[in-house]
Amino acid sequence: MAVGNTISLDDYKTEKIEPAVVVPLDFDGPLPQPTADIETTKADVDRAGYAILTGAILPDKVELARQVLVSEIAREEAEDVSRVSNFFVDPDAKNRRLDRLPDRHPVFLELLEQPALLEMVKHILGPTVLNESYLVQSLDANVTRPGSAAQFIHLDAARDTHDQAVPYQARFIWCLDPFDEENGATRVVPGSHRWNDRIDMSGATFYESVPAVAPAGSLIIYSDMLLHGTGANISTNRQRASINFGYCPPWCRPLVNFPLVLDPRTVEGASRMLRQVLGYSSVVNGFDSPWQSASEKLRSMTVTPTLDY
Ligand SMILES: O=C(O)CCC(=O)C(=O)O
Ligand SMILES: [Fe+2]
Repeated sequence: MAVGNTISLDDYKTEKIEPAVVVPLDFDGPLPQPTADIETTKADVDRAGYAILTGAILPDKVELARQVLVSEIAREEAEDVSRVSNFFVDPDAKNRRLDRLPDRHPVFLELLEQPALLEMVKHILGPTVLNESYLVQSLDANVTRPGSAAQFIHLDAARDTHDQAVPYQARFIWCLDPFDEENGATRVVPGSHRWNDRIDMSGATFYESVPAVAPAGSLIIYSDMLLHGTGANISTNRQRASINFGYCPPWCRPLVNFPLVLDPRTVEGASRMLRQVLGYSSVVNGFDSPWQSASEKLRSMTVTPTLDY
């Protein structure tokens, strides 16, 4: 393993465990349906752990974002297919993941500052100390293709405890194609956001789930407390593309260190709010620790962390 690298795909390969326990669906009440009403969305997230919000973000940019993925994935594949296929949950490497999205097209920066998203972030995560900005926790694309395997049912949590009382992440899946059971719609376990003390991600437990059937352009919204996973794509000729991202409180460590990953030119003209959520703050509220060793360019791009939105 090269110095500075994280754990490699090979390190991740684990023995396949046959699930010994099957947990059936256990949820009273109707499953959330696609809705354009943000109050229904909040209520669905609270009662079922997820919601499907339609028409709220960039309705005229769905096709554009989809096209960007097609061309950028093809470009990466031509250079080195492992850059987009190295996702350990799909043994045949059929599905595609794409990172560094803001460097590829400005639509992905625009996405991050959509007001409906931020309203949901505030609803799910609640206020922050001294009104400090939330942070983008991760941002990438997920494309299932015919034959893509199902991802294991999991939590998007960077923790291994059974006593988390509140969400540490507001998560979003922007559907760039219609999501249905055949093309690998995200599988969700309704109500599992309240199963904290019962969740076992060792592989020994199998969770029954339902597909989050969602129209193109909609947002699937959930938190790091909901069990979910990409469905298998059992279609013969249909792909299913999404942008997967999340926000966390300022005291959590995001999966991506954006100031070190993105090209500074991408963020140069971005709003203060965008720089805040991407972590371009060299100080936190109440404690100064300026980025002495960062380049002059990077330092000139930093902003104060007090929430601007
Ligand atoms: O795109 C999806 O269906 C879900 C992906 C997911 O849960 C993940 O990568 O953590
Ligand atoms: Fe996930």
